Amino acid sequence: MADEFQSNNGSLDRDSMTLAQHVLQEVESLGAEAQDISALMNRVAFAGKLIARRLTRAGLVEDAMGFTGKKNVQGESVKKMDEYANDVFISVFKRSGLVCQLVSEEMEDIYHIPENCPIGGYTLLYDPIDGSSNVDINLNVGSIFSVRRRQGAQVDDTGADLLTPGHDQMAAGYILYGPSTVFVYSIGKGVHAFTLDPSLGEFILAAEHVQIPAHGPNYSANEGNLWQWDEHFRDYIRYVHRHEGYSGRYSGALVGDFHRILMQGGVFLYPGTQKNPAGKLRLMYESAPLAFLAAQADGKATTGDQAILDVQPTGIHMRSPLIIGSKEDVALVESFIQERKMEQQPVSTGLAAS
Ligand code: AHM
Ligand code: MG
Repeated sequence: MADEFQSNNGSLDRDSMTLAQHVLQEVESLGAEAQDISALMNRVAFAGKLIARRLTRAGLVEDAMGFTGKKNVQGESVKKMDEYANDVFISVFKRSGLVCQLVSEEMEDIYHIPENCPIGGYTLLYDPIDGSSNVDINLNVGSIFSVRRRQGAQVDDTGADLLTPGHDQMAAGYILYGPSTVFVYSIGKGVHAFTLDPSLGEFILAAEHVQIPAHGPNYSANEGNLWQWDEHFRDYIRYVHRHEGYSGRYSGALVGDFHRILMQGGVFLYPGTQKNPAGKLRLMYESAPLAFLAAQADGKATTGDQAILDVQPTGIHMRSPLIIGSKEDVALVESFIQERKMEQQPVSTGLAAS
């Protein structure tokens, strides 16, 4: 009986740790900013629940699958779920009083919410549906978000004040819509994962202080682009093909591929290609938020030349190459980059120029 009580008590304790409670515990204060962070995370989580609800019925409801017929700022065809999920974030944050500006993959310009500006000191940057080509085939997709503090009292309509390196993010995370819906976040105090319990409508703590293993078996890249990559990335792929212990895993949705690496270790890479030298992924609402999480989970993220979190953005929709994951696996990719760079350097004659 005592044992039964103990085990019930354990699972009840676990079920009682909701996302809202966890954020409050993390911020450890009742100050205004702490309450804002807590409210922000709850609003993002609510957006995730709305999107998850539609995704689970995508094959049954009107206007959930297929394309809208429009192109987004990146020139990519917009899917109906991209548009729906983008509108969900707008609607959820419109009446929040928290966020004065929204930046989304699906909107060319910054979306201003003037009524929130007197008190809303934050900007939310997001990719509403990442990997949206997976929607029509019922595979995993995600939403990625990044929170930045507004710089200065006045709102800069041009968005120039947002163009600072990823170190300036205050919080970041993602929602993974898979067999279950998972919410992963960090406010700079470790990375924590929650699973949506549909019967409660709550995200319940699943893993606290997640650490990326220093090395893992997974390598995740679109090898269809191999011929378009720089030689050093081909060197890396040849290496994993010729050594035991590696598994290729690529779902076409960054959130899912990153989540696997967060939990099991390995490396995700989307290098520049001949067609797109800066790669495909967007710095401010894809690469930088995931780099923030990787740094908090003892992992690493780089463009190949510099740490993702050090990159100075030149525009809100800027793209960057991304190599992210376990420290040792990212370092292995970097070692091939270094090797090729050394080969390309002119051989020194040993004579100093006078
Ligand atoms: P999206 O946000 O428009 O869906 O694009 C980003 C996605 C990532 O989730 C994924 O890693 C990558 O694009 C896949 O691209 P590709 O089809 O070139 O491999
Ligand atoms: Mg995306």
